[in-house]
Amino acid sequence: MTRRQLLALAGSLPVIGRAAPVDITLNISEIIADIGRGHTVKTLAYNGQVPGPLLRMTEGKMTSVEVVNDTRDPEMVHWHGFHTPPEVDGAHEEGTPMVQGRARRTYTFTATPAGTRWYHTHAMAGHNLKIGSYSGQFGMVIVEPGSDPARYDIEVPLLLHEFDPYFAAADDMDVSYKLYTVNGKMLGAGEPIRVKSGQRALFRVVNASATLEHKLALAGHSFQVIALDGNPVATPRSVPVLRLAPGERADAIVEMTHPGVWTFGELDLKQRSLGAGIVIEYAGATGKPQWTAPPAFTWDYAAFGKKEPAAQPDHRIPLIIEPGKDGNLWAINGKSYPNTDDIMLRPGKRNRLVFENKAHMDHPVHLHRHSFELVGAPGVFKDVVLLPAHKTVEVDVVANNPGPSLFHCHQQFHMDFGFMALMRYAT
Ligand SMILES: [Cu+2]
Repeated sequence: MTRRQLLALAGSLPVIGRAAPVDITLNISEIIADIGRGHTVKTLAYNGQVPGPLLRMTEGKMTSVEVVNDTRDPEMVHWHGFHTPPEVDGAHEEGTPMVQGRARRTYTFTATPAGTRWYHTHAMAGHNLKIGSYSGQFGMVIVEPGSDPARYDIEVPLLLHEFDPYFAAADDMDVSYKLYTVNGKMLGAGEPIRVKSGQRALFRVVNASATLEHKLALAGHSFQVIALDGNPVATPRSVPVLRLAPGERADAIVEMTHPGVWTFGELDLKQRSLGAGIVIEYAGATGKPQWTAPPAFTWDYAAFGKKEPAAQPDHRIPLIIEPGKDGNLWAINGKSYPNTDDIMLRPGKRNRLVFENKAHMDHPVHLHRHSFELVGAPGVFKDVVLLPAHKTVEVDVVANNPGPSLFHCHQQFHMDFGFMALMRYAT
């Protein structure tokens, strides 16, 4: 029997009274990562590398991941974009047990849905910029569909992350970064992405930033966006720029029809000069990587939706986002976590969350264990959506995965200071 057959068999059997065989081991430890250009960073990481290993799972298959915590502090690995039970989702607030310091714990779950997912620590950081999503604890998971009609020649996983965070203002609220990376290296360091003329490349891009939104372009090329947050979009569309808030993903086909050496990177020159990019090199091409600014472009989720309006909801839940009181930065319906009211969903129904962002800044909000449909972009299913400042955004959640689910801003500093609530199913 091959390992694959063995895994398939294991996936079909209930696991009773003993641990499932481990498919993947993630080891959390502090490392010194060489991010290039003479810079090293001391950070927490998975398996001694940043990003953590690229994991591949098969849709519908039971998968066991053993997390070995070699640090002194409790940790938590969140399976972002998966529809898991709360006990293994990787959020302490939902009831997932922490992986205690110098201890290990196995997460066993059915890998679903297919698409570009990711995993990252769900530890709170507060004012400690060495832990939580400021650290190097992040990686991509590709959940392969049962049948994969691969309409691309190569796959290009790209994960954005910053290092050396610091408080830019005296009020200890505005986090900035000294070093920017793609796939753990500053622009120009590390190996380029090597492509051949005529290839169709599938770019899988994850914004693994703790706090920053990114706008990205590849000089001389455009992105045919086929999925957002790993879920196929109703209307694939070609765009010159990808905009990704923290936690968001985009899958885009890039036709490699413009030979040369190019920079894929942040539109912002300062961030690019601090490392926010990676070189794309065609076979046979030489010279310095070229950057040209893309045409002016406004990202709009609606471009990827269908024309028909979203279905009518069964139930509406208003959620007002505004600054908090008494030392809390943020509040949901007037209360800050842990005092926020539970968001009560009607089971089996289409629940419309109506976010009214009364704040002067954007918030990328994330819902665990569920995907939601954007009412303003029907046919676009996501798990993170950017709420623009002073705007109202509506999303529909079909309540089909019972148990507590965490809802929070994916901006680490906002999550840590009040912007979090539990969603539950009404009985
Ligand atoms: Cu926020």
